Amino acid sequence: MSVVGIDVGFQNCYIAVARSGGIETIANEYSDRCTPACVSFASKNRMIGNAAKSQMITNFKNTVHGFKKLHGRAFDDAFVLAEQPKLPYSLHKLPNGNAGIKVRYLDADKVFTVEQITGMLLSKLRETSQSALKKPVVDCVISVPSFFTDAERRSVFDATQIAGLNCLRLINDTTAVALAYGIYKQDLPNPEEKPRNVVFVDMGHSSFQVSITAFNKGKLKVLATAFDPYLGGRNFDEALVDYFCEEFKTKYKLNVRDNPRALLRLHQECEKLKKLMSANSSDLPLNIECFMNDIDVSGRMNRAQFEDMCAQYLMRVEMPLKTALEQSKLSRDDVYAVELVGGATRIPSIKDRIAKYFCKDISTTLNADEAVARGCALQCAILSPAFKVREFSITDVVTFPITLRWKTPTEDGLGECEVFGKNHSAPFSKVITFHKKEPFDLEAFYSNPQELPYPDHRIGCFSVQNVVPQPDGDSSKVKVKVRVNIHGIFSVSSASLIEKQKGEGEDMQIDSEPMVQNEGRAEEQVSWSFLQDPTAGGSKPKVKVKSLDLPIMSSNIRQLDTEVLANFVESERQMISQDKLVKEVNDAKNAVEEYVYELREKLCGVYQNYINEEDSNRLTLMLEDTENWLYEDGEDQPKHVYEEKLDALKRLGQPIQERHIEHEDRPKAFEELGKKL
Ligand code: ATP
Ligand code: K
Ligand code: MG
Repeated sequence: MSVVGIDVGFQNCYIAVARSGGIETIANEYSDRCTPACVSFASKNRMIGNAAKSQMITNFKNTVHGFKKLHGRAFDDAFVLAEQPKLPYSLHKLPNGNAGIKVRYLDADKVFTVEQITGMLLSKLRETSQSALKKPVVDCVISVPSFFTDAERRSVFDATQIAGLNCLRLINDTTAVALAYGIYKQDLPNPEEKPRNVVFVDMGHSSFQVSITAFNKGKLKVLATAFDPYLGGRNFDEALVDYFCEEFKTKYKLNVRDNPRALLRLHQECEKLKKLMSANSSDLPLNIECFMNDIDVSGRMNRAQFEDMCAQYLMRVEMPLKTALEQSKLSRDDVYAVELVGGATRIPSIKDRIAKYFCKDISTTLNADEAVARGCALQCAILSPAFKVREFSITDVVTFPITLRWKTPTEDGLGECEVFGKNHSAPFSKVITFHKKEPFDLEAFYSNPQELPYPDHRIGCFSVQNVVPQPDGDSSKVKVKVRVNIHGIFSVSSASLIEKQKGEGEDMQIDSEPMVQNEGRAEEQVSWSFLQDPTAGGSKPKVKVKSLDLPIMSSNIRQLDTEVLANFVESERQMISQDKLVKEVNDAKNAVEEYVYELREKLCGVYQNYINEEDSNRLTLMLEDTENWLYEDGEDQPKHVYEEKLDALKRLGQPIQERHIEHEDRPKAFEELGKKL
């Protein structure tokens, strides 16, 4: 079984795998450890990752990037509406109201869901890990931002399924980083000692996340998380783009914003400039040749100017740091180290602000680009039964408090209970006892809509079915299990009807039951009939009670229907084989081209003495014909045509090659013979 961790970034994806030597970040077919989160569509195939990124400007309408935060969002969501003008491709309202992505693919207009697009990206990452591991990859752990809500997590999870992956955990970015930090540390305090508290800060391309985590030997516990979901490296690129758009308007009378291609180029150049400024505080040039209307443009910028321009973003760095520290209830002195990851934390002013806030030098024990993926792979190794790793327990937090609401026969008609408070341990299961005579609905929602970086605070409705009164007409006791699972997804996972006991009165009661960690599915094994009766008082021995499992129907859950998902899985498979086919045809075509070049070169070189002039001229002409054919009629042919062409050429080339080899070998053979004699 494979052990794979994937950091799916807004801009950059990384893969780490477990091999006998330990955890390793792997490179793709371009020898690049970073695979761009980019999918490009063409008339015959798709390109994903590096190949797609190279299409970003030439085929901008059909090259999809910057889609990570469209997960689980409606087309008319305020965030999506604000993103839309920045995207070079178009969005389309799907029948279910979600934002779809419209592209031209296989010479037809096509709308894909964001789950499908991320599914494509994951398929590519899966393929990359398969070629590194040289075996099939199914099990994996994938990172998501800690602020992703239920809808976003479910949507990413659906994407993993489209890619044929078995996602053992959606892990929060900063928790993955914490694991990568802690698991190899030999000097962590013993369990009974004061923990070591470490602040992890991740600023990527699209967002800013902070977590404070307590470490003891063999375990980590997240104390608090905070974030600015809308602050990342791209804001700094945009500030530069704005600046140069204005400058080029006055200097060259160019309306860059009207030209998507030029705008994309400017974006790329501004990002490069931004990175240069991290290492260099002097004045730096920005030059783009043939930028628009055949005009070459140039400009200048330095770090001080840049920081001035980005003051509004730099100002926002402090708030999440403050929030996280407050929620952790620690003081600055309790913080052992501050670790930075994510590309945008390389901006000197951001680094300085973080160091200044915690009155501490920044430690850099982690690889800023790869730590998330490595943490994911470590979590996958821990969860995978096939792999032995050091015992390490991970306790994360519930990012947003969750409330349940139900109808009651009381005056106001509604019962309500916050089942998971802020920073409650996760994953976690709780048992709630209701007294009911008939089936009932539980509405789940995030308690504080105003703190949610998502427009809808509803999670879903869970209907507990088949509830009947007791034979004497009294209410039945119904035990409902609610949980935030290993992916950070909420559900009412099971319910059962318990035979009547004495001394009851309240409408509802909560009974906490921390889930056993690191055992993946251990939570499923909890047997209902043997749970301690919460109304009987904590100290009593376990009472065996009769119980009846009740079905639960969930509705309004933002998750793809089974049937739709199955279709997407199938269509992804078809697209993969289509891409494979196109690749094989291209490879066959390239092989012809390569042979033409090789043979031509050798005819004037090493083969010269092994062919008479007349034959050589005829063959050269033939090679020229083939080359022309490749650009004309042979541009677009089925695979077998190229293979036959190659065979025909080889039939002519091979005898020459054989004569050449024979001649080379003969003296050697004589030499050998001489030695023997
Ligand atoms: P997210 O975490 O938001 O999903 P991501 O994981 O794709 O995004 P990273 O790969 O961590 O993001 O970081 C990419 C960002 O870091 C880009 O904005 C990039 O320009 C920026 N970046 C990378 N190197 C530097 C540097 N030397 N100086 C400034 N910014 C940099
Ligand atoms: K990343
Ligand atoms: Mg990231």
